[in-house]
Amino acid sequence: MRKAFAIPSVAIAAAAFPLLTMSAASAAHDGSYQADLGSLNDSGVTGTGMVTLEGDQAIVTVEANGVLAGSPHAQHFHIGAQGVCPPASADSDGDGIVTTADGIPFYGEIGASLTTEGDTGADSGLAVDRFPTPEGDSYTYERTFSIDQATQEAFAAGTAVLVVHGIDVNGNGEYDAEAGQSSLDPSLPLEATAPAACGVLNASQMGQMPAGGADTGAGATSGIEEQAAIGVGALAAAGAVAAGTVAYRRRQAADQA
Ligand SMILES: [Cu+2]
Repeated sequence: MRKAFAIPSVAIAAAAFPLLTMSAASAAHDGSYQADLGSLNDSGVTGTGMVTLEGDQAIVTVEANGVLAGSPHAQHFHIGAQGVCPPASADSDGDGIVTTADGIPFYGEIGASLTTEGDTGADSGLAVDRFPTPEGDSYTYERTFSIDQATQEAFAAGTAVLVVHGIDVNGNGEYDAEAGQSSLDPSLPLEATAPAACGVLNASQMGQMPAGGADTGAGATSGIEEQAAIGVGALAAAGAVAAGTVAYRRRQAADQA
């Protein structure tokens, strides 16, 4: 018998706050996460990543714009490091390119591979025949798959990072070895595996934030997931988000006046 149904006060709480109680009763990592993809290596690639976690299931959407057409773009959840995107100074050999290996101290190793079919583990990290290969310069990727415990925990800790790979340094429209070999697999050109875009997957409260609020809101929301799990402070947090929205609207109104 499950304790939750034996205690009347919990049942009352469940009726009053069904969403909070659900998140407390199921995996503590459940929730929605969002990444704003910023360009690395002057790739011009931007986009967004949306991930909803339900237990070990990750419902994933990636939108990438400005990618090299006709070439596969490896994409991963990287985990277990600082949970940040590498700065240009991460370039270890001074060739002007931040390779995937250069980025690992910042965004970590591969926790999951966002393949189009089959395995989604770290072992599929370079499965170039199973990654999005857009005809044009953008793609939308949607897939639901299970992720391991370490990756779930990285989401909760705010250290999961979405990385899209594949750049065209010399602008010839394809991956070639002019810029060197991959730091991960010498049989692949560096261009195929170097990161093109990167974004930290932050917990997103209520699914979305007001436009322009990503910079100020990301830090404030990163701890909300834990607060919701213990049920205390979640209402205060929701109030803070609402207050922020009001303040934002006031600023907008002031700008227009
Ligand atoms: Cu990666």
